Amino acid sequence: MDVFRLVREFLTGETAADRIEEELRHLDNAEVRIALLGRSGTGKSSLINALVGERVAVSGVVETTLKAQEFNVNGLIFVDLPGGGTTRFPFDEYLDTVKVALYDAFVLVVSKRILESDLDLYEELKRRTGKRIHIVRTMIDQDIENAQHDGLSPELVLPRIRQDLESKFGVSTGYWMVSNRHPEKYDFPAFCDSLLEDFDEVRRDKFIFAAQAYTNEQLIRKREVAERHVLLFSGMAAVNGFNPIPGADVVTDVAILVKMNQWILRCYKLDEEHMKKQLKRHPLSSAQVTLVNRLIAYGTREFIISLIKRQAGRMTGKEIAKWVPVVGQMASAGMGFALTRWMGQDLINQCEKASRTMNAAPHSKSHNQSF
Ligand SMILES: Nc1nc2c(ncn2[C@@H]2O[C@H](COP(=O)(O)OP(=O)(O)O)[C@@H](O)[C@H]2O)c(=O)[nH]1
Ligand SMILES: [Mg+2]
Repeated sequence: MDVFRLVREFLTGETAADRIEEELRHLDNAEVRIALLGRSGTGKSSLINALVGERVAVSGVVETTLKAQEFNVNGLIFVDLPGGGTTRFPFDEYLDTVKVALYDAFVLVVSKRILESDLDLYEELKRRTGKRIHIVRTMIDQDIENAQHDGLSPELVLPRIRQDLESKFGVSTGYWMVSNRHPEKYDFPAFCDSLLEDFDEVRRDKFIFAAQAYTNEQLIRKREVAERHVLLFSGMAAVNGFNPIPGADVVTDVAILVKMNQWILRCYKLDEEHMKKQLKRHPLSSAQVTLVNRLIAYGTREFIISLIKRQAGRMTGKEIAKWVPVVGQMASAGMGFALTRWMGQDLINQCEKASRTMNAAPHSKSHNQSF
C-alpha cells in the first residue's frame, strides 16, 4: 500500500476518509505467527527473547512437559513447540494440514549436537508444511570462544559449522548461525531479514514494529514503518478535524496524537511498560533514565497539549506547506495534519537517537532508576 498516495488522495478529496482509518486498523490488527521447533535446551526461549528484545519466555529451564507455549509481543506471536525425539508432538496436535496454514514462518532451532531426531523433525516439518524451514544454529558465541581458546582461527568457525549443517540437512534451506547473547552479530540480523521475506507487506510492517532493532539497517527499517504510520495518523487527525488554531489557547482533541506517540514509543521499545520491565534486568545510566523519562512524556496528553501550544503558535502557513507539500493549499486540514506529522517525525528522530545510545551502551551501571 502506498500510504503517501492514500493520504494525498484523501486530502485532495479523491478518496474517502474511512480508507485511512481502515488502513490504520488493518495494520494494527495484523498478526505474525512464527512456529519454533527444536529440542529442549537448544535456545528457543532465548531466541524469542532476543528477537523482541525483552524477556518474555523463560530460558534456562529444562522443559519437562511437552506443552506448546504462545508468546504475543505487540502482535508478533511465537509458538514454542518443544518437540523432537520420539514423540509425534507437535505434528498431530499443532501442525496438521489445516493448522500449518496458521503460521507465517517455521524455524527449527538446533545447537551443537545434531541428533537423528532433529533430522527427522526437519523432514517431517518440510513434508507437512511444504514451506521453507529456517534452521537456526544457536550458541555460536561459545564455538567462537572455544576456537580462540584452542588457538584456532575464529574466521573458520562459521564456514565449518555451515558445512556440517549442510552435510546433515542438505543445502536446500537457509542456515543462520546466531548467538542469542549477541543479536547484533553473526547471522542474527540476516536471519531477521530472511524471515521478512516470508511475510506479506502488512506482516512485514508488524514484524519490524514488534522486533527489537539492533543494527543500523534495522533502525532504518523501523523508521520507514514508523513514518508510514505517522502519515496515516496525520491523515486521521485531519479526518477528525483536529485543527489547533495558531496562537489560540484551546486545544481540542488530542487523542489521536496520544495514540500515535504511544505507538511510536512502543515501536522503539521506549514505552513506559517496556522500560519498567527492562529496568529490572539492566540498570540504565542516569543520563539514559532522564532521556527515557523525557520520551515517555510524549505519550501523555498533558505533555502533548503543552507541546502543541508552543509549536502551533510558531508554525506559519509557509512552514505547514514545507512540511506537507500536498496540503499546502488546504489550510484547515493542513494545520492538524502538519502538526501531527511534525510531532510524529520529531518523536521518531528522538527515539532513534535514544535507541542508538542504548544499543551502544546497553549495560552501563547507574543509580537513580525510576520512571
Ligand atoms: N552462550 C549462549 N547461550 C545460549 C544461547 N542460546 C541459549 N543459551 C542458553 O542455553 C540454555 C537453554 O536455552 P533456552 O532458551 O532455555 O532453550 P529452550 O529449552 O530451547 O527454550 C539457557 O541457559 C540459555 O541462556 C546462545 O546463543 N549463546
Ligand atoms: Mg524454552
